[in-house]
Amino acid sequence: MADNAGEAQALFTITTAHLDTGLRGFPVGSCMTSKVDPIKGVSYVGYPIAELAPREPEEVAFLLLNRRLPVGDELAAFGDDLRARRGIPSDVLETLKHLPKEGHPMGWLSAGLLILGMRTVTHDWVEDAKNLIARAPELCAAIYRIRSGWGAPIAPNPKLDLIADFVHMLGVPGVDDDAARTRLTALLKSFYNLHMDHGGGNLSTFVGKAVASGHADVYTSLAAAMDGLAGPLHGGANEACLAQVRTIPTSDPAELEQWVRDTLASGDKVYGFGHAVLRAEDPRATVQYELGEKLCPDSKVFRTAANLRHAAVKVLKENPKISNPYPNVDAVSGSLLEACGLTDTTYYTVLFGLSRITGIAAQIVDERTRIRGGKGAPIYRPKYVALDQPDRHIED
Ligand code: NMX
Ligand code: MLT
Repeated sequence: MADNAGEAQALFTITTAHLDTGLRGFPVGSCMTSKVDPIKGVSYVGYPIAELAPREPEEVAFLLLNRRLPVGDELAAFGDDLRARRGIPSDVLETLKHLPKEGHPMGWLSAGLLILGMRTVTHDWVEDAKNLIARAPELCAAIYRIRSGWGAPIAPNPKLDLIADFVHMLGVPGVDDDAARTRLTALLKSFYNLHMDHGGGNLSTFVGKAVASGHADVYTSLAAAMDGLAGPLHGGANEACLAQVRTIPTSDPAELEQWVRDTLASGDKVYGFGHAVLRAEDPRATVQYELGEKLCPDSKVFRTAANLRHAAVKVLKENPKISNPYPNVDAVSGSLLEACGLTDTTYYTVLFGLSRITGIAAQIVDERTRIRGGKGAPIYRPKYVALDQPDRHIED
């Protein structure tokens, strides 16, 4: 579409068969940060995700915000800029202590974003986006520490990079020597890069942009986006997937096939498999399988997940209604997090959210300040076809 800006082009013919299909495939907007090819998977501003996975997270965040990689001292300057924006007011952290401990961490993240916004919003799209990207690690670390009873929140260390500082602020019990911290930091850097963005139409991003189209601020929009991410068919699949893998009593390939058949027959999902757009193994999963072979080749859950990579595909392929039988980004991420000391699955989607906040914030900035000559997209208002509602009148 960008090739012919301003010219109307027939991208899609809409028929009644398209109603109630979750907007699947409907072209509704443009996206400058990333593209999802059904076979090749996601690229950020043209760069394949596998090439970006090992880079510094600040470099990848800069790419999404500026639609080009940093040159010269731009990366250092961007890192310094984010560092200068860190710091959450202590009363925000204090308020978190009153949230119900039985609430899911994604509820805490959504509430935390709203509370942080109440205290720090500037109503400038770019400023709020950058402030939020810089402060989200402290918010997520505080959620972990307060909710799981690890202790008081740990203050940011201005000498550390974004993800090294996140690991410092997490203070994960048991991850207390330099080697363990370095391992966790390396994993979370890769995890952050892999999860940042996935095209314009994924549920959480779409919800975030929809809320922002009503001119709600970045924090409010991101809280709504995180509510969208929370469900087990979307970001919540990383929690559901490892929880499911842990219940599998075998890593034997033939027995795993039977387990997949039984799971489908019971009406349950095979979490970590399938996708609304992808039609091949997700390159983000490929990167993580390779990482796991280096990081934790002997871990029981990793071996089960690695064998499911083939066993599940074989069985899911037999079911013609399943459009994509291949592993997605959530297929193995939990096994790697567990191997590096983050064992509580209920927080895994917060880690997904921490990263996705960056991509969604970048897309909100684009949609609010760049498109339509800087005017921004109008308020979202798709059409729903009214069914079974003939004109009626109340009779006295
Ligand atoms: N396990 C069981 N059933 C599945 C699976 C799966 N992994 N994938 C698709 N199906 C079913 C799906 O529920 C649907 O059933 P029905 O017609 O009864 O509603 C049917 O197959 C056709 O669905 P698709 O067109 O293949 O997929 P759709 O685009 O509707 O949904 C997902 C995509 C990702 C929601 C779906 O594949 C799924 O539920 N996967 C498991 C959950 C998961 O791993 N989600 C993570 C996605 C990535 N992310 O992080 O957001
Ligand atoms: C993903 O990262 O795979 C998603 O956000 C789901 C999607 O693109 O629909």
